[in-house]
Amino acid sequence: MNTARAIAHSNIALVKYWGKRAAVPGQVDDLNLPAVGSLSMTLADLRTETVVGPGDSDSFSLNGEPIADSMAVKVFRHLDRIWTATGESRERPTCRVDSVNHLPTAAGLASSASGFAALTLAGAHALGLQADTSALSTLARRGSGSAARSLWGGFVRLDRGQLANGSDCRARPVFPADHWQVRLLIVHTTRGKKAVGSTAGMEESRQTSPYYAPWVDSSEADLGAAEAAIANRDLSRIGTIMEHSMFKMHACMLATRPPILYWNGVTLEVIRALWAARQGGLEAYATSDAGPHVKVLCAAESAPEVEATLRRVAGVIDIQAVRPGPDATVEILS
Ligand code: 2P0
Repeated sequence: MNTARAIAHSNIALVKYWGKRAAVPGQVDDLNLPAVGSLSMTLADLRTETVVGPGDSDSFSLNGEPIADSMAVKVFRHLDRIWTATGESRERPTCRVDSVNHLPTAAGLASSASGFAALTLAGAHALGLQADTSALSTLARRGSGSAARSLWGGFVRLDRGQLANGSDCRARPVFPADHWQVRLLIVHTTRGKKAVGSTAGMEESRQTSPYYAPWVDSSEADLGAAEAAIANRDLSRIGTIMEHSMFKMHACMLATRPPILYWNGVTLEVIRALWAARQGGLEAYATSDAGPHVKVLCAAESAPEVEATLRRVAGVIDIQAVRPGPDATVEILS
């Protein structure tokens, strides 16, 4: 087996993914098929770097710390999927996996997206899986839905597909990183980890939220409209669609029993400040994920003014202005 190092960048969905569809209704399975399609922007700077190579036993470290909890179990299960895809009948060789997150882990900043994309790419090259990027993206999705989008830079669409076996659920790049000079401002409103993991939260929403079906039914139209808006570099159009997608997703979460509330007070103050600035002519639009941070899309030239405006909101801890990021990359080290 080889030692391979991959770098994958995180992504933020402009049209959101929340919910899974099952091959057998009611049963969440290993295919991890999304109930809705999604469309994301890959982020420069925020990335995971993962090295996979031979080890005396399976081991996983994150940011230099040995990890032996459920996260490690997910990592090794994912290596098993990659190994199965090679068609080898032998047992998978034991692996050493070392990951470094250049972003906060599990705080609604899509660490599982860059993490599983990097693991898939490094693992495939280490274990000798011959597969194109589309097939690797499909494998990455089985580790984490949002990871399917992190194989490519720029703007990426993941279609839900219709087939029970999931073969038509595929991600593809729709526009490259240099298509549009936009920035996503990541407005940090807290430190620390989120309370409810996305996987569990989605399943609770599917089972109990009366808004789940309308959320699923209405999201396909947002996807096509969002792709057209990005094609035309139409900020007010994509902004309107992304805020609508985000609020529908959070409405579905809030109507879950018990409610799933990822926001804090500062989240709302940031959104209100953004809307007030917009009324004053500063064009910028909000989204937020399974965490309390706000991500704000604006033109590159307005980013300094938007950032200065939002830094004045009490409770904002930090703001990072991020460009559209590159494709994931991999190299064989030995
Ligand atoms: C997204 N999120 O589209 C949405 C918006 C969170 C809110 O993708 O269960 O970690 O591993 O497939 O990919 C987070 O969900 O979930 C996510 P799993 P994942 O970015």
